[in-house]
Amino acid sequence: MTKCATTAVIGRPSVGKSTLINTICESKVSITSPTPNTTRNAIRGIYTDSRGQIIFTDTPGYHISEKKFNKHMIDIARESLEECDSVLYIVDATRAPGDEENAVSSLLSTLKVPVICCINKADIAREEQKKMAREYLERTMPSRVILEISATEDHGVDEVLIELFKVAPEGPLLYGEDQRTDQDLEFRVSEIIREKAMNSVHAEIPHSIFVEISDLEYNREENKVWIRAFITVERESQKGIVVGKGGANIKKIRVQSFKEIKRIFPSSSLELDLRVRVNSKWKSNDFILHNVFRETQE
Ligand SMILES: Nc1nc2c(ncn2[C@@H]2O[C@H](COP(=O)(O)OP(=O)(O)OP(=O)(O)O)[C@@H](O)[C@H]2O)c(=O)[nH]1
Ligand SMILES: [Mg+2]
Repeated sequence: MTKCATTAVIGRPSVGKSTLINTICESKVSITSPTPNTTRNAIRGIYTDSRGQIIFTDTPGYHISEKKFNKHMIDIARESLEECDSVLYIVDATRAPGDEENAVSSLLSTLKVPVICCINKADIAREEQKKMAREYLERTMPSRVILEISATEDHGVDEVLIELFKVAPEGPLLYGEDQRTDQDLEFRVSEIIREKAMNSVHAEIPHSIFVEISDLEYNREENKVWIRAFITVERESQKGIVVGKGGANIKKIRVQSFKEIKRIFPSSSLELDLRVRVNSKWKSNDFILHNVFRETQE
């Protein structure tokens, strides 16, 4: 009998949750960046082998904030815990635990489902940092499995899968063997563009970016894909930075996005029209929250 489990991946911002899911799924399922709070939605990554299937839910980094936008992200992380069979708790060995780590560990310590703790970034952490992270987890998550891993170097990742399959319930596969994610096409494309845009700017601008696909036409007969997307920022000055001198930055975003979107449509010709616009209220406007968080409007 095969096994099938859903696993919520939880941790502070930037600990490497999305990177780990991409490494496990051997595919870019969830975008990553050095900026905290990159992931904004519950994103599914699917891993299948002869043992069965693990369906990962990537979540927004768990942090403390009173802002409406951030609270939405925290809720998404919490909700993913409600129906999962197990939890992967990721900590970053290079950062000392503080109030935020305590908030995550106390949230997880009360769970009845198995929690597997991963000390990530073992490739760059010093020995004493790894020791501190282990002591912290032994204290706050007693009798839970603790592993040391590197999501970028693919170290210790097989052990993570071994532990997850150990505790996975028996059951039929929920997705096809080759399926890596359940995201729809428009969302995948918008996320690729958001990643390239976020990684092309600094300071607070990455948090001000929202990408919306206004048109996505797939003409199967002519084998053509035509996409128009808007990169929305909150201020006119940010627009100038995203566009760049003489359009240099937006050109870079377009080239990088094109390359990655092309992998979704390898045998089609692709046209990508990228525009930048300003909407100072996109984070507070309910309509846009509906779009960003893809929630059903009441
Ligand atoms: N050296 C090293 N860097 C890593 C490792 N895992 C992730 N990173 C880097 O850490 C940064 C954050 O990674 P993400 O995967 O986006 O982190 P996240 O936990 O999904 O972050 P949020 O979505 O913002 O909560 C990126 O720059 C990654 O390349 C690792 O094992 N080793
Ligand atoms: Mg992430």
